[in-house]
Amino acid sequence: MHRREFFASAGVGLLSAAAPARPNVLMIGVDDMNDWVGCLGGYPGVKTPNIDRLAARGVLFSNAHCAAPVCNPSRTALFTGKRPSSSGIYDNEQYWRPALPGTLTLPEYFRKHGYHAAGAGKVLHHVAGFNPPDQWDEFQLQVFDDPWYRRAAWYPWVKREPMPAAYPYNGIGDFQGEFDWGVLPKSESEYGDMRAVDWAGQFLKRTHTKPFFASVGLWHPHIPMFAPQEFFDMYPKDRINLPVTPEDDLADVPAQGQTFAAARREEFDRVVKDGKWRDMVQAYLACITFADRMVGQILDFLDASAYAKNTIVVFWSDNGWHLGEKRHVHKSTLWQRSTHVPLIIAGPPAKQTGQARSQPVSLVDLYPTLVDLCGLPANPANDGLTLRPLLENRRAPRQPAVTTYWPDNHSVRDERWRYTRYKDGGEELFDEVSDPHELHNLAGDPKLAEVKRRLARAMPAKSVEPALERSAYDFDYPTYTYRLKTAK
Ligand SMILES: [Ca+2]
Repeated sequence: MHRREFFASAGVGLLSAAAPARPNVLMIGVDDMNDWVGCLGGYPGVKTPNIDRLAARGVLFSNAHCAAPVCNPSRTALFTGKRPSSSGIYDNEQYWRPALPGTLTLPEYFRKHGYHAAGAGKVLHHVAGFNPPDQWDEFQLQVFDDPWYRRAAWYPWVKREPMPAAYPYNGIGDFQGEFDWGVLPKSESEYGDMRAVDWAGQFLKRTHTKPFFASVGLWHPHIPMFAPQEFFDMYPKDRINLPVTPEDDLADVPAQGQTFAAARREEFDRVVKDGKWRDMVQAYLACITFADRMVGQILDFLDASAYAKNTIVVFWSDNGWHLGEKRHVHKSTLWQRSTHVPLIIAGPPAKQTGQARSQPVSLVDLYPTLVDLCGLPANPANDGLTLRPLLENRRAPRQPAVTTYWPDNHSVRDERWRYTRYKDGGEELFDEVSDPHELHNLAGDPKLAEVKRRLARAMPAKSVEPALERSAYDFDYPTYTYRLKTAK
């Protein structure tokens, strides 16, 4: 009867009585937001009132992990329903479209089944070649806050602007590119992500004759961490808590883990040397709260719309972010800081709302979940499992969640443990209950061999070869076609 109410209140209206309206989907994605979110408790004092109110009216998955700990493979897994180990999309340099012919992404699958698919901002990876327009009925591309950095080959839709005299805003002079933070000389409404928020407002005001699958992607809190002054003022520097980073933090990490942690180490070392660590943490917090405000504006648009009662809302981040843990800034590691992400589902199917689920889940589960919740036929190509049992019953059992970074490096989470095995055989085992900062690698403890064996069973048996990198192709943006360079 819950269901009947839900269909009766559907906002799409005027459809024949014989064909009940399917629910709409509104996905709100953020970029590089780790668990420093109020309802996840990762940073006491962080201000995320809007994400928290969504968690209160929906289901928070408090033990959710990305399929891969960096933008393109994480988003590709979410939108294709395929893990990196079966798609071959392991990192940011691999175009998914030519590697996965015939694969239907979420918007394509929903369109095939009668939905209107629409989106704005950073949804799939943001570089040209990663977000084919033929997936969508309509799409508004990302608007960047640093157009001076967005070179034409990667961002052909961006109008170039000269480098501002104040660049870099963080005062670290010799790093060029995205690794920057600060307050831009413009108002809140002029920030690039606000164009995606505006888009959501306009979209939700329209009368839709079909159910919709809409995906809004916010860039924040991804670098460059730019936000209005108001958000920096919320986190006075003298009250910033730096992450837990013992001197010997990397001593018990196997070689491959050390290699992952060493990527872009020079940026962390420079931040520390220049006395900017607190500034960087402040900027990240400011950008989280700015993102939260934009999430709140989108939720307000939904609540004021005809679709308020018949729309499934999904809030997710594609991966986490280190702020010095394991002497690393960025992501691309297999620790909690990179893999643990916010995930909330709210709307008609959620029961026992306001109660978090602590079972491990993966972003690769979203595709089969949304297909299930909207009553579409299951897509047999999906690797993940629907979250419906957990949405309906907070005690439903669940398999461990796996995060993969490059072939044969897998990290498995259950409710207590993280077990990682790298391709060179190096292992880590952390007790997340007694050691939430993952400081004590217990993999060598013979008493825990059975824990490792059990979690290893969740690892993919095989990792397919990595797909070709984009340097292998000539990509033509106007026709959105890829030609292998070997064709010469
Ligand atoms: Ca990301």
